[in-house]
Amino acid sequence: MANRSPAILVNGIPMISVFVENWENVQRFQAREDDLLINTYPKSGTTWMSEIMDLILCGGDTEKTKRAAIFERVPFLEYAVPDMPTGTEILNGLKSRRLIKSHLPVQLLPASFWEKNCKMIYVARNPKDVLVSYYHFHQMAIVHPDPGTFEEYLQEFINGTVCIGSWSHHVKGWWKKRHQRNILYLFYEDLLEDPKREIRKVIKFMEKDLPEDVIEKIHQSTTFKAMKENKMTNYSSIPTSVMDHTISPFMRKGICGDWKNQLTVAQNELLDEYYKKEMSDTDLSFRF
Ligand code: PPS
Repeated sequence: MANRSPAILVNGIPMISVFVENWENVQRFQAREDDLLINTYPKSGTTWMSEIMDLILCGGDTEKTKRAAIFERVPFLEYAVPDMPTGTEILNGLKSRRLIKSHLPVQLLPASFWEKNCKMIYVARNPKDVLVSYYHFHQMAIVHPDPGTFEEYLQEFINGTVCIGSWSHHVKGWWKKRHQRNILYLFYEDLLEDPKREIRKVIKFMEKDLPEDVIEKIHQSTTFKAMKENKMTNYSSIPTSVMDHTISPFMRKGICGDWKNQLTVAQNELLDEYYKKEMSDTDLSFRF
């Protein structure tokens, strides 16, 4: 079913090869005014934010969010794997209000999202933890190209040739757009530091008003431990031909600073250099 073909360039951005088959439908996708988009560079807290937002829409009712797996409740726009419904097919059949997941860089987002002025939440995470998480994910999510050794993968990450392309272009592209558009820009590290503070920002952005006990419930239901144990959020129901959790679980560690356990001194220096160079033209900064 899924295979490990090399990424294919779409407008200069490397994409998972099987996803490219459905690219025309992605470009032509019709967003609706009340759609809520969750966009991230991969491994930056998409699933976490998706669960928080669905819980907000459900008023904190965890029975309602158990209706389906997270990838069915918050379909992945550009997802297209043989023998499974595509992201666009699922989304077209979904009633409003839809939550939509995407990893597309800002310049590749289908035009209808801008035309309809949809609300969008962007979550960014520091590149060292993203790199480590993405490497483990490439190993277990078999639709990705073979990541090779960690050293090889690190070079590809720095070169911006991994799927979805350059981390820095992605985070900076969305950062630039955030003032012109309906975008709430958040950080994974802030979510870890003070989840309730960040959940409140999301509630406000979604123009909802929820009492403290509901906010507390949303927080408790979206801790790493709770989401790792929850079959509807831990991706355990996805076919093993797509994700093999015996290689590495989807809910892996959920911390800031795991890069310290993975990077050699030399690799860390390379990433410091990369970060310094790539971030020299922006006021956007990250915590490690
Ligand atoms: S994906 O495949 O791009 O949609 O992955 P994404 O959901 O963006 O990122 C997966 C990483 O987020 C961690 N995660 C969490 N951390 C803290 N708290 C909660 N609730 C949570 N849920 C998911 C997950 O463990 C992945 O990070 P790593 O570093 O690999 O553990």
